[in-house]
This record gives sequence, C-alpha cells and structure tokens, in this order.
Amino acid sequence: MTKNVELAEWVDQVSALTNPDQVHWCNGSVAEHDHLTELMLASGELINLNAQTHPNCYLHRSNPDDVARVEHLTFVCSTDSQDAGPNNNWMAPADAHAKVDPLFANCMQGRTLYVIPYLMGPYGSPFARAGVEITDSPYVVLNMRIMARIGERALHHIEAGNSFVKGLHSIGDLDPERRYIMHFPEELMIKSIGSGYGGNALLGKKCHALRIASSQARTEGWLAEHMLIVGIESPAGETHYVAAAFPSACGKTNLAMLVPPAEFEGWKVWTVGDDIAWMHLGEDGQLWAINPEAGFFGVAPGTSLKTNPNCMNALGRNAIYTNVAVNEEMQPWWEGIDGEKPAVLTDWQGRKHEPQVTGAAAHPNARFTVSASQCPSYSAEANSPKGVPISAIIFGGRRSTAAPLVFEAFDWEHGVFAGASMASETTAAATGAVGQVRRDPMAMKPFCGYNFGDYWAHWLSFGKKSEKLPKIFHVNWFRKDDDGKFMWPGFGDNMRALEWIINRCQGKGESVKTPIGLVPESNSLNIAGLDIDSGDMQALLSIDAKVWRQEIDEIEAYFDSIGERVPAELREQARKIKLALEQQLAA
Ligand code: SAT
Ligand code: MN
Repeated sequence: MTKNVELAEWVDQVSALTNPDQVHWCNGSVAEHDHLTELMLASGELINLNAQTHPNCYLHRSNPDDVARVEHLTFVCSTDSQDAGPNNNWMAPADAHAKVDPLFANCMQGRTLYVIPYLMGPYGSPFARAGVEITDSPYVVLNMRIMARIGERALHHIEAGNSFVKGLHSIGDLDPERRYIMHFPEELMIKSIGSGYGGNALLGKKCHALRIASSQARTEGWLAEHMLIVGIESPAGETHYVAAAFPSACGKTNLAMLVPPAEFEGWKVWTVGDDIAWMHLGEDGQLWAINPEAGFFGVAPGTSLKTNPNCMNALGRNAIYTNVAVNEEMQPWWEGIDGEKPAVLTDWQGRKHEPQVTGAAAHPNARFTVSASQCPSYSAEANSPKGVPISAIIFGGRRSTAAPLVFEAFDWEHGVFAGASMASETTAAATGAVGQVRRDPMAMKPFCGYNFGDYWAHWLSFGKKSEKLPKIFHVNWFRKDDDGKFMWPGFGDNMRALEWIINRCQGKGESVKTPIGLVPESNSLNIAGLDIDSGDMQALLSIDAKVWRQEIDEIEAYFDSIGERVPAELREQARKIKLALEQQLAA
C-alpha cells in the first residue's frame, strides 16, 4: 500500500483490468524471497539446484518460444512517429494502448498481481530514478529483487514526490502472436505482455533504464547508455574509469570483470556495472557515471574460470539460472564451462541431452542473475551517489573483418561518428538470425527510445559543453583470420588495449594516424608474453583502405536510412574520412 495517490490509483485501475486473485506489494525481504521461492518450487517454475555446491541457487526453464528479446515486437509509442525514428518500431500511443489493453483484460485471473517499487541507481544518488513494475510473474519479482533496489526505500523515494515510471507486465498466455513490448516515453509508461524473458519482462532494465531513460536524458541533458563501467587501477594506485558500449552478448560482463594477464602485475580491475551507464556532466566538466542496476543478468555459455573467474566466483550462491543445462548432481552446466563435458546432461528444455538430436545443452542465450555485491571485483565506488568520473568511452562491435583491434577518435565529434557508425554481428540475445552484420550505433539499436538523428545530435551537444570530456575509442576483439580463427586472444588480454587507452588519456602512448582514427604504434601496445603471430598483430593494428572506402559508403547509406535528422557534422565526418581514404588509395 502507498500514500502516493497516483500510484494507488494506478494499481487499482490495473487490478480492475487484469482481475488478479490477490494483490501483493513487494518489500524485497528475505521472507518474501523464501515464500516466492517455495511457491515456485511447488509449481515447477523453479527447480532446486545442488544445495551443497550451489546454495540458494535455482533453475528456471522458459517457454522454448520465449528465450530472448523480441525486437520486432518492441515499440516506441511517441505522439509523432518521427520522434521514435526509423530506428524504432512505432505505433501511435492511442493505437498502442488499444492494441494491448484488451490483452491485459482478466489476464491475471487465478494469479497474484505483484507490485514492485524499485529504484534504479544508488540510494541517495541525485541521479537515481524510481519505477513501479506490476507483474503476474514471481520469476520477475525474484529477478528484479537482484537486478534493482526494490521495496520500501524505493517506495519512499516515490512518496517523497519524485516521478516514477509505470511498468505493467503480464506473461499473458506466452503466445508470440499476443506479445508486445510497448514504450510510452511521454507518459513514462511501459506495457509488456506475452513474454517472461529478461529484457522483455524485467522492466527496470532495458525498457526503463535505456528506452525510457534515454528519452528523459535527452530532454534533461544527460546520457543513458548500453555501457559497462569499469575502474582500472595502476600499480601506482591511480584508478581510471572507462565506460564501454558493446551489443548484447559481446563481452560487456567479461570486460567489466577482467583479470589482467600475469605481465600486468600490480594492476587491478574494479567492476562498477556490466550493462547500463547513466552519465551526467559534473560541475568539474567531467562525465560522471552511475550503474542504475544492482545485479548482473549475464550470458552463461562461454563463461568459465578461464574467461571470467570473477563472475564464476560470484555465481555459486544466491543465483537464478535461466535455460542452462544440469548434470546428474543438479549442478548448472553450459557450453564453455570448465571441466570435461559430463556424459549425462539434462538440457535447457528438461530433455536428455543428445547433441545430434536436441542440439546445444544450454540455450545460447541462457542467463544467470546474481547480485553485483557478490562479485569479487565489485568496486567500492559502485554505490557512490555521485558516480565515478569517466576517462574514456569505448565503442565496440563484433566484427570478423575490417575493424582494427583498437583506435582512438581524433576528437569528440569524430568519436560520436565512430559510435554512430559502428556495426556488429547479431547474437542470440535477440530472436532472429545470428551472425549478420548490422549497424548498431553506440550498441543502442534495440534500446534507444527516440530518433537516432536526435540521439546523435544530443551526443554531439556535449562537445560544446565541456573541454574535459572522456576520449573516445573503438575496439574489436573479434577479428578472424582466413581460417575463421580469432586473431586476438581477448578476455584478460584485452587489458593490453585498455592500458594503451589509459595511457592515451594521460597523454602517453604512441599512435599512428590512419584515415579512420589513431591506432597504437606497434611498440606502444604491451604484448609481452602473448603468443601471437606478427602478421596477425600487424593486421589487427592497421586498416585496409579499400575495405573502409566501401564501409563509408555503407555508413552513408545507413545515415540516409535514418533520414533528415542526422546531424550535418556526422555527414561531414564521413566525407572527410572518405577523402582521406581516397588519397591513401591514390598514393
Ligand atoms: O534480455 S536483456 O535485454 O536483459 C539482456 C540483453 O540482451 O542485453
Ligand atoms: Mn545488454
């Protein structure tokens, strides 16, 4: 219950529409967690994992038709279609309400309606924002309890008169034909029906903290970005914070928790966030970032003690596993985890795992949900109300060709161009084909709540407001050779690129100018102890002018597809780079 009239009325209204058996206001307590867990164990929505090796860990199996974000069913419903932009599916707000409201009618009959007040951002932070999610999924409640700060303190924030985002969610009947994820940025409202999966259902995450927040951020002069935040401490004890944007399932969690290679003795890496950054310009002219989330909803396959020991050490207790496989001891298992593959596995759909017949044991987008506070590398600054000052912004895609290991943008404007023009191969985090190169500006293609043209103009506007902005870089850990083998080892060794980046931020580290940006001078990248072919290294640190000339054509065509709101500055960047490439090709 609440003193806030607007909230109380909305809950009443939703309750009248959805007709639940009961209404439960979540307080986030352990008792509530235990009660919901019992209910879900009884209903089969949760399955106990091995309590000796994985205390308080549970497995959830999604409906097989509901295992990823659904971009084609996700809409931004602004009054003017141009405000949503060609980068979003659009529906007029009245039409969108008319489309989904009937689907919500009586949808909670026989179910409990849970009211989850939540706060995105540290308690006491001027940048934290509240929301309330109404859901009929106890799985969503348990996940939100890990991912956000839920319960009384969030409710107090709302009752103190702060605005809040209203998110209405129901799993409905899980029929993809009746599945919609609707955003109403002008009403601070989200309506999501027909999916129980992560980004479609945990409304504090992508729906609020990115789509709605990005639109608010534009009006209010800040940035809501699909970025990890990581602190890199040098042996001298100086910490530089970096924010890095990569598309879903491209290694944000791994980079946020990186363990430096042996050659980097004395270096430490501190995790602030692994998915979302809210960044504000401080009075000092620096960009300060908070992580609005409190947990990690990470991709399980590929996670191991070798690729991400910090994460593995965070995962062994109080975690929810979604769509992983289990071994005979009821321990979670996925492709890429440490050790020998067990002879007997039960796959993510509860079937006996027979690779030839049933495919992968874990779904490629299987996830874990775990509190950030369990991560050994969790930063002491992660809950700082003012956030952490960002020295460098990194954009990165998954590109088997073209993009070099790392380059530095010439200046802010060029950096915004690098972000706006980035491309990446699609992954299993969203339904649809995997491995197709698409433009994914700032890794925000699925998450920007407004027109990309306006978004890039907003990014550019920061260049005029401060001279102490972070330097901007672009990286690509995913280059492949002609045999399809990754050329760069990635994971902990990405520290080598990070060191160069931090050096550059301090006016150190040599670079070589190319038409698309500054790449490391070969001696300025520490590759000591790395077993890498010198030809590969050279390929990683250079650019192919012919390939990039073609790339610029594609970027210009992409800008054309976004239309007239694309800032002239970005067109000019493309023109300048094209000219430099042509000069190089002619030479
Ligand atoms: O499903 S989520 O959107 O929460 C995770 C992701 O795809 O980045
Ligand atoms: Mn993400």
